[in-house]
Amino acid sequence: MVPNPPSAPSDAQLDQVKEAVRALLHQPDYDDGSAGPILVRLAWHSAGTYCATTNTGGSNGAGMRYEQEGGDPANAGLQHARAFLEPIKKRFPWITYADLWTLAATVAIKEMGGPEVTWSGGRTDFTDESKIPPRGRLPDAAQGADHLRFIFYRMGFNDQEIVALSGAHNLGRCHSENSGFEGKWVNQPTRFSNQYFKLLLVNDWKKKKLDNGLEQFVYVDEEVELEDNEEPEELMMLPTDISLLSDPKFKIWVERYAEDKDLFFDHFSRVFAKLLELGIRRDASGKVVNDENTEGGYRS
Ligand code: HIF
Repeated sequence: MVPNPPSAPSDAQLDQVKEAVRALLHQPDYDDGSAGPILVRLAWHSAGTYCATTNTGGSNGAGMRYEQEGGDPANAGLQHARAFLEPIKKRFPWITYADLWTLAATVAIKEMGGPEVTWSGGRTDFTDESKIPPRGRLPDAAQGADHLRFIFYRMGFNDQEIVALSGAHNLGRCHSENSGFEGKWVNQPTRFSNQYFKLLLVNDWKKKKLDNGLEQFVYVDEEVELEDNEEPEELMMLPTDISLLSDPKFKIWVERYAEDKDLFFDHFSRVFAKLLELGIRRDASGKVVNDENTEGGYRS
């Protein structure tokens, strides 16, 4: 236990941080003009190392500040997200990185038109690498449904939750320099919606082998309205995304979320909140309880 943990921030203090996150989202020179998608990916990768059986990994600790986790090829590109948030950490040093990274994703989702995701603070930052989980716990996009179940069941998610989470691929894009894959899933990758599910179902996705040997699925959306001289842009899906179509238990949820945006938003907000809480144990009042996986928490 940390001798003198900080006291919990007030709502007004948290509002200041949220406002600062909102103010940095607009990044005209970065990707599709928004830091939002990569902030969502940062929060997810910070939490997605969780293993329910051993109660290791999860959103506590902000282990990506260390080479062991930050230098994991699965986390390539996330240095940009951390750099976007660094000035906020400097301005509000009382917030931990682990809280800032998770909170920022909820602000980004909301600002991009998505649902409110419930967030609670109290995460602490590891002070050395000893509690960082082993590499290899994040999903491999070149695989299929069995792999998704292996990875997400380990965290404690079910089939419906896997599909609901997957809707986050409405946001952002793949970068060959990070993952080897290339392109965006939907036409408006900074707008949160259920378009990802609609496109999965209606488009005729064709396998495409990239120069680096990786295979992804592509489609050119001819319906999209183009400005003069604008070329239609190819959209993409990862093999893991396509596996949601070939697995009947996943596909049912793809269909429901494609049809019903409100249902998707409701389920997504719950499952993303659950994701951000992985590895965090709280008492009845919501205060973080220390165990071997957490180091501090707030003083009540
Ligand atoms: Fe992603 N994801 N993700 N992902 N992801 C990428 C990008 C984003 C998987 C692979 C990739 C989730 C699950 C999975 C976001 C959010 C979430 C990239 C591209 C890959 C390869 C990285 C790059 O090249 O820069 C796999 C295999 C997953 C298991 C299904 C989550 C549900 C969809 C949990 C989730 O929330 C976001 C946002 C991005 C876009 C990042 C960007 O820089 O634009």
